[in-house]
Amino acid sequence: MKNKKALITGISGQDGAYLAKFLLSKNYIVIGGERQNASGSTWRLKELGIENKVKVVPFELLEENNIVDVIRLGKFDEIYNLAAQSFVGNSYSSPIFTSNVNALGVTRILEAIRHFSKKTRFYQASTSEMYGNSKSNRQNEITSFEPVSPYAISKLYAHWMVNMYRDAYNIFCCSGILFNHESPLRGGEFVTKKIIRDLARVKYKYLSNLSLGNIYSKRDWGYSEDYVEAMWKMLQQKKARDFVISSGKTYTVKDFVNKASKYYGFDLIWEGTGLSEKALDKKTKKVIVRIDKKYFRPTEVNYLYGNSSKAKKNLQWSPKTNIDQLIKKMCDHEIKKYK
Ligand code: NAP
Ligand code: G4F
Repeated sequence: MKNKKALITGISGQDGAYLAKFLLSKNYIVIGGERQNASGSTWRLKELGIENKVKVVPFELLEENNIVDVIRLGKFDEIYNLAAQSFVGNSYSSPIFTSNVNALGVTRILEAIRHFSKKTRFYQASTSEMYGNSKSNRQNEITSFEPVSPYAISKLYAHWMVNMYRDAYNIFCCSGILFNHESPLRGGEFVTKKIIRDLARVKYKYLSNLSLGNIYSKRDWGYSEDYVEAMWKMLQQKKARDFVISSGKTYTVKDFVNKASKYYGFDLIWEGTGLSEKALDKKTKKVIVRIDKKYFRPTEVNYLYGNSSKAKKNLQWSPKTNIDQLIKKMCDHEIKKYK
């Protein structure tokens, strides 16, 4: 049988690297789209030992002609659009850029598929951030969206566009509504990686303490390598449908700090409230964690807690890695840098 050919946009990102590894294990020909001013290049592919197995092509979500050329000439069986301005925090200072990349960028891809590659199956990286401050106790595919950040609003635009192209043009396109997922390859701007990286710096005396913003928001954190398999499963179905992918557990940022601190050997005692709250190590009395108002957002998603029953039933997908195993993977990876 002929090998399938897939394009992964955002190949230099966390999920791009793990998805490439997964598709290669299924004998796909993997083409990675990378924007030309890419900062991170392909270090994640190198970490996974697959940099020579993926052909990287220029791919810029802002550039319509570039997208059309790649899709028209590529004749891909599947396209996974993982490229995005993905940091919620930055979307407040760059709302126009974020919308252009995350919202219009997806329309550019959908138009290229519609005109030049109608048989290509398309996966869009939607997000639990779209639920915003929905009142639901656990969010699933029928929970209403109440986005509160420019990032979430841009992603919701793309989400509805994918639905529209599916209905109007009979294109196989769907979205995975993925809850937060992390890994040793997570970008340092996201809170889990920041916590794991900075606590290691404190442990090895390169930093005096870790500074955070809102430690009371709750997130449903899973492991990226588990989640990319669900993306692939969505494109193997008979019918294109959207799925929620989550760990089914929710923890505060503070819980995550406590768990990671314990793994590194700190025994934290918390004291104070609001901006004066801090955590000290019981043995040394040294301040390990501080609160800094510069890390608070103008609006916040307070609570995310997903329900992936539909994925379990229809995709036979369940998460394999719990939060403690995830933290262990991330901390061990960080500690290696100091040994
Ligand atoms: P990530 O590590 O931030 O990767 C994003 C990728 O998009 C990077 O390769 C980045 O390139 C690329 N990119 C940014 N702007 C671009 C542009 N204008 N044109 C082309 N490429 C561009 O994100 P991730 O964690 O792997 O997430 C993958 C996708 O899933 C994103 O769409 C994200 O919004 C979504 N998502 C993530 C999560 C999560 O918890 N990780 C949850 C739900 C949804 P550079 O390396 O040059 O910056
Ligand atoms: O790690 P975060 O920046 O992730 P956030 O905002 O939940 O977004 C991530 O998950 C989404 C899925 O729900 C993705 F769509 C998105 O692309 C991204 O991958 O922040 C998590 C929480 C927030 O409540 C934030 O306010 O941590 C809080 N936080 C507290 N202190 C902090 C910090 N976040 C960051 N990044 N840095 C801090 O110092």
